Amino acid sequence: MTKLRTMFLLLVLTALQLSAQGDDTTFGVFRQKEYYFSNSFKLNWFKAVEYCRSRGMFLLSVRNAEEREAIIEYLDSTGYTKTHKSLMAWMSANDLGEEGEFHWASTGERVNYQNWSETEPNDYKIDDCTGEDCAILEYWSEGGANYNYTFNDRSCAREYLFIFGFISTQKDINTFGIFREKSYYFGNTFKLNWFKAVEYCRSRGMFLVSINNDEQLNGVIEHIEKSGYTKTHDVLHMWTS
Ligand SMILES: [Ca+2]
Ligand SMILES: [Ca+2]
Repeated sequence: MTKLRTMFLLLVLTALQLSAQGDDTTFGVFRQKEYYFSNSFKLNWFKAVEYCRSRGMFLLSVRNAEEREAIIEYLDSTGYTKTHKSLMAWMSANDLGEEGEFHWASTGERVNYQNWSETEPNDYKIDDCTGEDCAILEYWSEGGANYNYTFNDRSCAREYLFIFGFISTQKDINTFGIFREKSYYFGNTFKLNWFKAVEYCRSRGMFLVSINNDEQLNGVIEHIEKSGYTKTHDVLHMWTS
């Protein structure tokens, strides 16, 4: 059996804040946070992530009581909860990288805010193979303290509404190189599964690399060759976004 060396590259965020245009989403700014709400269409968690990223945004993170208050204010302002008895919407929280270890995919931070609905997260198994690894924000007008803008893990493949917005945090790490006007970091000494690699990058304000054309590919190749990795290793496998 071939030994695979699974490595990954990191790519720094370059200015790509695209504006959402022509979409059926509502939008508002609350407590200096911008929110968008897909109040008329549903996607599975992965497609919701792609939808947000293609607009330079991220799925919702609710990291503390203040952020919970802000999202409640926003949702009230949309009028959605006046005309609907319940709300279920994807957030960025998931335990795809390691069962039971929930992280906000948008920031890479661990989910420390204890705002789960009663008995959640329960990783409920619909069949023997898959549990629940992605989290929604849920509200039900008859639920009392439970279902009161609290969290629940659900199957990532199910389709829900979703809430998203911009993030403006950027942290520094040490070793990197700039090639063709992009900054790259290379995790050349340790390996992670894809979901954990995403968390690692996001926790540093960065992203897994995207390679959309020859120019970007050559930039990545230059960076890897400069690191000396390919001089001492015959094979390289690394994650992209
Ligand atoms: Ca789970
Ligand atoms: Ca659940």
